[in-house]
Amino acid sequence: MTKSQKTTLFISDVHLSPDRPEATQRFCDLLSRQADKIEALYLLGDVFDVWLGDDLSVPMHREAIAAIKTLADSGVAVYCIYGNHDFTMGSTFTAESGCRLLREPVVTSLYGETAVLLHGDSLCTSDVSYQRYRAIMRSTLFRKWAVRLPKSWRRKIAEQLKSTAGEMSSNKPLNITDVQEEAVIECLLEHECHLMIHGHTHRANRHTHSLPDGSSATRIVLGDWYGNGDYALASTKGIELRNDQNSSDSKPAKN
Ligand SMILES: [Mn+2]
Repeated sequence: MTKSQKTTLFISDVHLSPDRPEATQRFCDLLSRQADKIEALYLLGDVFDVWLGDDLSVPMHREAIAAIKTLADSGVAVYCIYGNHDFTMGSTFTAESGCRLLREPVVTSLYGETAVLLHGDSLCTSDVSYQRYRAIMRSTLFRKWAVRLPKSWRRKIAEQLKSTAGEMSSNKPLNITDVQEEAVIECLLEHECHLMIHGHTHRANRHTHSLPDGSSATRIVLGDWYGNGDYALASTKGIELRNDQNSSDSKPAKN
């Protein structure tokens, strides 16, 4: 396959962390394998398990960021949206990685089809306590305040958030932490799309939804990188969900 054949790569929920160097390695390997085949890469949130501000997290993720930059420098357009674990990336990150940060939902033309791209947590509308928490954490005011805190405070807060997020999702039934059909339909209608791509739930799948006008829409859910490295490739032929086999890493997944 050559670049002229046009393919776009989608990845989310890698949850890169210094604790899991094998995931970083698989992520870098995938980017280098795909480099001459893709024209664009979308990172749809939670690529990093925690982002403590550019001053702390850019050095922590130097290898992955360098791999993204190599891809960007080779002519691949690289876009990134925030997830619920990484939402304070700033200008140092964009300069070092060559990524363009986009605000979700991203509506874009994908090989003749209009697609809406998002992390996915905003669609989990049955999880009321999470949505309340999200509204505070994702506000511009909170993010500006958070990255100015002393480094030691930010490290402590991150540890706290990780355990709270784990407890919040592990104590809830699966249907509560999954996306809600009504929220999906509403988003598709609002953006006049028949294609949605998101991550967050770690439940890789392809879903079909019926819209009120009788047409149908496709929703692609990207998986995580705790087991295999899950990703999707879009081209004029459609969208294919794939995963990298041979993973030895099997930590329980938390969205
Ligand atoms: Mn998430």
